Amino acid sequence: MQIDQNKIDGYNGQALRKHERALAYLQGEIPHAEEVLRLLGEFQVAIPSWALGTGGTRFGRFPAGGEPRNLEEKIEDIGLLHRLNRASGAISLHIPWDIPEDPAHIRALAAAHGIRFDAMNSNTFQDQPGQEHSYKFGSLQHVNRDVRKQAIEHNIEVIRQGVALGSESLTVWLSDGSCFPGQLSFRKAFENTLEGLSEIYAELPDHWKMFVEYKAFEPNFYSTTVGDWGQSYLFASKLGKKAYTLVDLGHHLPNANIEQIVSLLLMEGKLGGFHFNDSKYGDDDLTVGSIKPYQLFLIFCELVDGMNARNMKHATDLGWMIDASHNVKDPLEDLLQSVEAILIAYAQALLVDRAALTAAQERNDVVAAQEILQQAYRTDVRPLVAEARLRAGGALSPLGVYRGEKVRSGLISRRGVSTIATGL
Ligand code: PSV
Ligand code: MN
Ligand code: MN
Repeated sequence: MQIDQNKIDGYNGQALRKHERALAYLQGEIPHAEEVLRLLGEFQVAIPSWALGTGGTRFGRFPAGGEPRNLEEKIEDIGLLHRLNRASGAISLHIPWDIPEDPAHIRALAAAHGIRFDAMNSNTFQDQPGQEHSYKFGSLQHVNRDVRKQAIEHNIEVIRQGVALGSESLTVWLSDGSCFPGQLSFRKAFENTLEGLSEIYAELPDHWKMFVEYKAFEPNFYSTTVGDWGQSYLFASKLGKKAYTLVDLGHHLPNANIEQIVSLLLMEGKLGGFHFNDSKYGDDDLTVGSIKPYQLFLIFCELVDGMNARNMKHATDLGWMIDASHNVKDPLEDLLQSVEAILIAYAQALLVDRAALTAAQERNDVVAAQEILQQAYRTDVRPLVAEARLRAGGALSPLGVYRGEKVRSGLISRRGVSTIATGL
């Protein structure tokens, strides 16, 4: 389903005067507004192919209807998002949930929608039909070399598929760990995992990166072999310069100071990728910015500061992805909200008066430092985000157009009510 540019322009026309008033006010207040607009316009966040269908829990799933039935339809859905917000120009695939049977065709289809292939994700946390060995007791950590070999070969196959699509990175998230004390040897699990990751690393093309994603718990509930940023950092350091840590916001123990983790990893040149979502309890996979927007802003403050310190390009030098999928919203509406929340936090972080903050820190003026951060956080930057989108040809209100055009009903009538997107 496509929404043509005239339609988007029509909606924009109706909202333009109000938007221009709000924008003019901000431009008067923010001397570097044009620079913020430029950076916002460059920023793209990848959409994971598994977020286009309604998520669920082990207790049930309540599909929205009209979900994409294959990879082509997933690309079409992301094309639609990108058309509306001009900030979702990348897709992240999960193998074998996605099966790019004809890579040239898939690549051309994505290019026609202005979409590139972000990190490839392997899957050694589920057993697939016909698979020889089970991952019940882990994959790369497994005590049996044959199981490890199967997991290594799968990852190498994912790299191969990624090369055919023009992707340049592999994300390895392992659910490996244990559910009970005594179940495994931490040391052997670490050594086996390192050996397996090294064999996969050896197959990476020169310009590729490997992201080692950590997660504190679930599906294992006693230990996880890549359980926190320290373990991921250790693996990434031992593997080499193409290996990086990937931070997923939902993968920490409660109250972890994620912004400090981000700062340290950036300082060491080992932050590679980012999965956005939000949570109140654990890996809830709720809409970005829906629960802890101030934390998201503080994380972006560290991202901006740390990336500037290393002369990194915000838009391209980290892998940005949304990793969320839940039970009760239209997934496309949720993704529009998530991208908006990311851009808002990014814009707010770009407003922080860095020189004043450093000066306040140097004289231990705690109150002034807090005021400087909150001055930026409490600025309503939505007109800046909307203006960046407008300049790129997108919609002032992506959600407004999506609803106005009754996109979900259109998708349901074309694809049916009871479609099931592949994925979890
Ligand atoms: C695991 O919880 C995770 O965040 C990893 O990124 C997976 O690849 C993704 O979710 C999908 O299960
Ligand atoms: Mn993730
Ligand atoms: Mn997760």
